[in-house]
Amino acid sequence: MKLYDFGPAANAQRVRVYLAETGIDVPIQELNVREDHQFAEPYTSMNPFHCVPFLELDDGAVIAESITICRYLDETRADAPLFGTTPEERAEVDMWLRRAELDGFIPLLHAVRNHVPMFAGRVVPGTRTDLPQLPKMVRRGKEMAAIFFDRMERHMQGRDWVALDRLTIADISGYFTYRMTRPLEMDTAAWPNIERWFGAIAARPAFQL
Ligand SMILES: N[C@@H](CCC(=O)N[C@@H](CS)C(=O)NCC(=O)O)C(=O)O
Repeated sequence: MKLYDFGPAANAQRVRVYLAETGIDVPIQELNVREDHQFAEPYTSMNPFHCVPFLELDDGAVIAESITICRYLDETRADAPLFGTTPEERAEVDMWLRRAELDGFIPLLHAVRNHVPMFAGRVVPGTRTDLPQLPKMVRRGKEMAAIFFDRMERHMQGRDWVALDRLTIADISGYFTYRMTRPLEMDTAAWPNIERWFGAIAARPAFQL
């Protein structure tokens, strides 16, 4: 088994944090996606979506998508699963995971890709394109994520964790979602409960990347 990733890439970091929190050890090979290594063979065939991270199994099968990789490792290797242990726990964790991903991460991902100069010419992950960066996508992404954070703020009142009573994959996804408020210079004054939770998560050893 080998994980292909790139240290500075947020989606790669999500898996690295998962590995650190669970203590699962997987050999890692870095691909520099800023130098387009993902478009060269054999990597372009291994993951035709041209993104990291992706996990190569011993039989040659390839699993891409950061959360899918974490879920696979959780089901096959984790002593203390981060996706929940009972059907009810897994449902609660998955509910918050999907909310964080769909209502927060995706809108902010597109805001970042359309805002940060480094992503000019690469507004869609895993592509090189002449699609221009659109300021309207930045504004709308921030507006959509703010609606999610308003809802999450109420949920986090008196809570230390996004789901269950312990760290789960929902905290990892939530952390990387909320972290995008920083490069986008979003006003976070309305979200003190999220800020408290975010500070505590950021201080965990596994998150020192
Ligand atoms: N949905 C994918 C997204 C992966 C992704 O966007 N990876 C970025 C790094 S954070 C990448 O490899 N980008 C290469 C590129 O845009 O060319 C996942 O969760 O793994």
